[in-house]
Amino acid sequence: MKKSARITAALLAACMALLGAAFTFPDVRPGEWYTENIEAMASSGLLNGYEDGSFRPGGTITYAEFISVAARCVGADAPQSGSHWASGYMKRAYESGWYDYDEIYEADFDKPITRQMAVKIVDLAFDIPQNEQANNAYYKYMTSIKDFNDIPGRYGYLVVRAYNNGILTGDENGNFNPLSNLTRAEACAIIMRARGKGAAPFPQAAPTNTEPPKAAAISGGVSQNGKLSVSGVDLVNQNGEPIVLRGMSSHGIQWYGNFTSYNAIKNTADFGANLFRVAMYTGEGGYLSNPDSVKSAAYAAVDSAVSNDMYVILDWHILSDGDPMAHVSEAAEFFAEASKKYAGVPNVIFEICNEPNGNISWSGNVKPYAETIIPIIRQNSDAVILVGSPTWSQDIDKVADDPLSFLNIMYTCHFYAGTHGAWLRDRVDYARSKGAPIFISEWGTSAANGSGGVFLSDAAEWLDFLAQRNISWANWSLCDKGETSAALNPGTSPDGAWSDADLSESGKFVFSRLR
Ligand code: DCB
Repeated sequence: MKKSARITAALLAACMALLGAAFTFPDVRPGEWYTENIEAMASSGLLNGYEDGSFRPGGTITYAEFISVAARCVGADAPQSGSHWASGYMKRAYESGWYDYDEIYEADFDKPITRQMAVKIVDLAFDIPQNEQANNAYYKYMTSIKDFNDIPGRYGYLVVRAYNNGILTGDENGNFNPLSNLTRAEACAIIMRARGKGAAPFPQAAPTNTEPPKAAAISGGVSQNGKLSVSGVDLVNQNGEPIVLRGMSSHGIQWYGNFTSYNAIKNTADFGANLFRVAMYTGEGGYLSNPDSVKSAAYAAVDSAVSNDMYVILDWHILSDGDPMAHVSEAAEFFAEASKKYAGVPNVIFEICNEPNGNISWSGNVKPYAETIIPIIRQNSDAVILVGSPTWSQDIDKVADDPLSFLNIMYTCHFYAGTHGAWLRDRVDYARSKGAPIFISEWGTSAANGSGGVFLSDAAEWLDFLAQRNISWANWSLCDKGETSAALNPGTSPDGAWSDADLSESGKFVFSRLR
């Protein structure tokens, strides 16, 4: 592209940036490493937010999105040339030699772009200099990039060029991760840097910059109660005194991750919660489909709860994948990592399988699963572990008849007030009478499908029953979905302070019972 055209494009972008100065998204908080870059990109119309007003900085970015942003940045005109919305930009990119015919097929346009491909695009689109210095740098990066051998030859020199020009650095382990995806926030940073405007540090510097604010101690929080353990059927604090945790569960973070922001969790604590549950779906487009992005969203949510002085449940939310054994190796890998990451962090509770269901049994499926996963967690951590049971975590009677033999574990019982009544409360008492500790890691004021009702008098009966027994609970769910179990009305901002008008019928009831 001609230099004059590039200058014009830059000027245009700068003017648009001025016009759209106050460009903010509820999920892009001021002061994050990515905030400046995202706002610059959005206000110049290069990469927009979603219809619901969010930006989703942690979401992935597709080939078509990334390449059309790069093309727009360099002022490429792109007449529509095919059925895909980005076909004009893609054709232009291909013709400019930004990618080869065998690298991106049309069927891939809407898939998340790989890091190796993103680097190639920015190097070529922005004409990053391949100077003498970069040639000398090759040897340096060949040895310093830990996974350099995983980078296919056609990208190696491009990665070196990008590193050498400060467009990116490796992850905290020194890896480039050629086949991993890019978050939208990272894409903004890389592109802004490549176009010579990015002032913010690259995402991998994030750990020092994203340290969430330390919140004041909360009532019933971790600074008061410290490390938890299980004594008899009771959950107890560091002094061996019974403690009750009450709070909210997120909805699926792959859908409603914006309600696990620092502010959303803080709002929940302000309403009196000392517990937050991070529901990391495995199926339904969750962890099993996008392990890297879903996992980092889950960790970010855990970290936000920790900095709000709350206890936090990291939930392997099986649901459509009813048999926990179906993905036991993925679970093993995940809990090995998570228990290491949070070893010694007293806030964190591991829930190893949300709701087993389908044609499975406690002794044949869930118990062997627990016997596989719990020892893996125990290599790093003696945190409290929650274990589900068949029939959406209602078969606690079967569990009590055939318990696990580990310390500091509790069994989950899930109820929905419109569906599950006295018979399930009887099971809770039966299980406890046999010595099985019970934790209600999920319950709703609705019927079992998350909607219907709300059934507030049934819910009140349940909460009174639990209060009499010091049983802890997390309510489903903290989100604004149009279903009765959601605590917030549709359209509620995750980050603003919630007024009464923002709370759904369920939310008003549940929040009033948190303290
Ligand atoms: C549980 C799940 C949870 C589910 C709620 C309400 O499922 F752990 O993921 O949440 O209870 O059903 C719902 C959301 C919906 C979403 C749907 C699918 O509220 O917005 O569309 O998940 O992801 C239960 C609990 C109990 C029973 C059945 C289910 N039961 N279930 O007793 O029959 O089928 O999901």
